[in-house]
Amino acid sequence: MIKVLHLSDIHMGSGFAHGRINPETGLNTRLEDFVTTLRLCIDRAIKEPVDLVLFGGDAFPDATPPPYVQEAFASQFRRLVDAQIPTVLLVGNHDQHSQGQGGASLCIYRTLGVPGFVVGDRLTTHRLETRQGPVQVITLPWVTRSTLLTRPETEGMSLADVSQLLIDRLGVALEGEIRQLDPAVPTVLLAHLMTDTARFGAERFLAVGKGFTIPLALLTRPCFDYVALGHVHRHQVLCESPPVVYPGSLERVDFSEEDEEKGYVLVNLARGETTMAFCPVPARPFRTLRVDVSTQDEPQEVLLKAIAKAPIAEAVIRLIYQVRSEQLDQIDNQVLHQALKAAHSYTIQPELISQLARPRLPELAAEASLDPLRALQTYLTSREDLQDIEADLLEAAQQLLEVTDEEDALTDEAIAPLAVRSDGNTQLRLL
Ligand SMILES: [Mn+2]
Repeated sequence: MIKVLHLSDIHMGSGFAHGRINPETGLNTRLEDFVTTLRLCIDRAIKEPVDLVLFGGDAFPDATPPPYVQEAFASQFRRLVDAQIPTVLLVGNHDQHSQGQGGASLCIYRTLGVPGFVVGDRLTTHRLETRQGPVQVITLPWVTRSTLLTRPETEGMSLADVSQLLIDRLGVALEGEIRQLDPAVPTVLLAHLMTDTARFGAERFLAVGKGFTIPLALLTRPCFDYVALGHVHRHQVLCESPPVVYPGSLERVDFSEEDEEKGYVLVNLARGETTMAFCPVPARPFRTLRVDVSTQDEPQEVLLKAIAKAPIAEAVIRLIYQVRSEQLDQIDNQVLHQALKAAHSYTIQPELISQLARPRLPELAAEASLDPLRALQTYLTSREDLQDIEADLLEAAQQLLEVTDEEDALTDEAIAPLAVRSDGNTQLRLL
C-alpha cells in the first residue's frame, strides 16, 4: 500500500482584496492564510509520512506570480524535498503561459532538477519509486484546443464538433498511455480538468456552457486505482470505483466558496483496493450577511442586530443590504464600520431598491391599455416629490410622443434611440 496526499488549486497570491497588510510582516494577510493552510497540509504529509504527494494544478492565479509569492509556495514544497517525499506538480489552466509551450510557472522545478519533483505539463506516464514500491502516474495537464488540434483542422467547425473531436483525440492519446502501463503496479491518473458531472454550489452543474468538459466515462477506467483531479474548487467524489476525486481548493478564493469545506485527501493506494479520506483544514471563513431593511422603520437597528447575531470574528464578511433611497439618511456608516471591526475584513454593499420594483399603482392595473401620457399623469399624481416638475415632465413626454408619431417621416437613425412598444408603453432604449 502506498500512502498518497492529494491536494489541489492552491491559487496562492489571489484574493488580496479580502485581506489587509500585516504590519509585522508587510505581507497581505490572505497570502499568510494560504501559506498557513498549505503548511498544515505539508505538515501532515511529513508527519504521516506519505510516500507520494500529488498536486492537481493551479498553484498561483496566473503563470507569472511575483517572486515573494513564488517563494512562499516553494518554501513549503521544499520541505517535501528535505523529507524525501516524491512529488508531482501538475500544470493547471492558471499555471499555463499563453505564449508557447513549457512556459508554465511550475516548470522551474524541472529546470532546476529538484530531487524527487516531477512537473506534469504534458500527457505522459511517470514511473516513480516510493518507499513502498513503484507507482505509475499519468499526468494530464489542462487541455486546450491547441494542445491536440491545429487551426486548419477545426476551420469552419461548430464549437460542439470541435469539442467532440478534442475528446476523441484525448481518448486516443490516453489509450496510448494506458496500453503501456504495467498492470501489476498501482496507477494514478492525475488530471486538471472539468468533468461533465462536476458540481458546485447548490447542486448546479458547473460544466454547462463553460466550454470544454471531459466525460467522466473517459476517466473511470479499471486500470486506474485512483483518479486525482484538480480544477473544481468544491471537494467532491465523482466515482467510488475507481475513486475519482476533486480535493477542492485549500483556501477560499472568493465568496462563491463560502459554504464549501476546504481540505486535502489522504489516499491509501493499492492495486484494486484503494481507500481515501478527506481531511479538512481550518480555512478562513467567508460569510455573507444579507439584510432587507427596505421595509423596516429603523434600518440602522436592524442592521446592527444582524451583525451582532452573526459569527463575524476573524471572518471575511460582506454585508449586503437592501434599502430605499430615502432611508439612507437613517444609516450611519461609521456605526456599521465599528460593528464590523471584529471581522478579518469586510465590505458593505447597500443595494438601492429600484422604483421599478415597487408595486404597481392600482389605477394603472385597472386599465389594460392606458394612453402613455395618461399613464404618466396617473403616476405623477402618486409622486408628491415630483410635483414641482410635473408640468415639465408632461410637456417633455408630449414632445417625445409627437416625435414617435412622425416616425414614418424620420430616418431609422433618428428614431433608433426611441422605441414604442406595441402594447403602448413608451420606453427609451439605450443603444
Ligand atoms: Mn483550474
